[in-house]
Amino acid sequence: MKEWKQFLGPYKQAVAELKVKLKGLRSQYELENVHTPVEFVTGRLKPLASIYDKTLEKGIPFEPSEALAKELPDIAGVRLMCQFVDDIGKVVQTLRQRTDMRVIEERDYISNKKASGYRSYHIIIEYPVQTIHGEKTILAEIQIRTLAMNFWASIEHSLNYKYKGELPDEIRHRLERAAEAAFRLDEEMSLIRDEIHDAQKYFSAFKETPDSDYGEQKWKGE
Ligand code: 0O2
Ligand code: 0O2
Repeated sequence: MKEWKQFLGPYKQAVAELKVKLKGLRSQYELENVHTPVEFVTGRLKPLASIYDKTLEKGIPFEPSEALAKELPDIAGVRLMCQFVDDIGKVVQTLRQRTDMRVIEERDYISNKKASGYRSYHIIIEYPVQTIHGEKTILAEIQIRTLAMNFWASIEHSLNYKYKGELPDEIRHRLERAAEAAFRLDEEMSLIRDEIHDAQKYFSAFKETPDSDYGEQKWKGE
């Protein structure tokens, strides 16, 4: 167990660092008062039970090793949620240009959705972590998706967990329809994105006015 803790240490650190750095993107856009392509950021260290399941699936030994780290590039995982599909491309472009990480693989499940209906953009990066024994470069996965894609994926993930991957036909069918609805929602939102941007700019400028009587108006239902 101590061996696993030591092995996972740099991955845990990478998740924490990447969350801070990627949340920083959002703050920088906000400071410049322009639309931020990053709505929110989450991250997790892959639980040991999930690592175990993946080793069984892949038929590799369940032991803390470089071979395992290579086979499981999502031990450190960070997720970036965007409002609009177009924002995803912007985020990917920004990540490709960063010098504190190196993008080594991209998987576009948006242009090529999975059979389940899953849509998301995945990036595998090499990320250097500073440890007391020197620098250690690890792999990490960044998933980038819209709020609608995220909503669908989290519901589908919980249902798959509940039914242990054997979804009843009716639920599978409903999930397919929900995936189509999420796709249409993204399309509709993209069509009115300029309107939404203007409204959001107006809203943040209004909130920041020190003598704004917004609170009062809100209570009066204006
Ligand atoms: P805030 O102020 O809530 O926005 P942490 O280590 O605290 O950063 P934690 O608790 O480990 O994060 O959880 P995780 O899963 O990494 O990230 C959760 C973050 O995602 C929280 O933000 C949630 O508010 C945010 N989040 C989750 N779902 C949504 C959502 O549907 N919409 C929005 N806008 N945010 C969501 P923070 O950073 O804790 O700060
Ligand atoms: P977690 O931590 O529960 O999210 P593999 O070769 O099998 O290791 P694969 O399928 O080649 O991995 O990699 P892929 O599909 O690029 O990325 C796997 C991750 O994408 C999954 O991680 C999920 O987070 C997400 N994902 C992929 N397909 C689906 C899907 O159909 N539904 C949902 N909800 N998520 C999906 P894990 O391993 O499930 O771990």
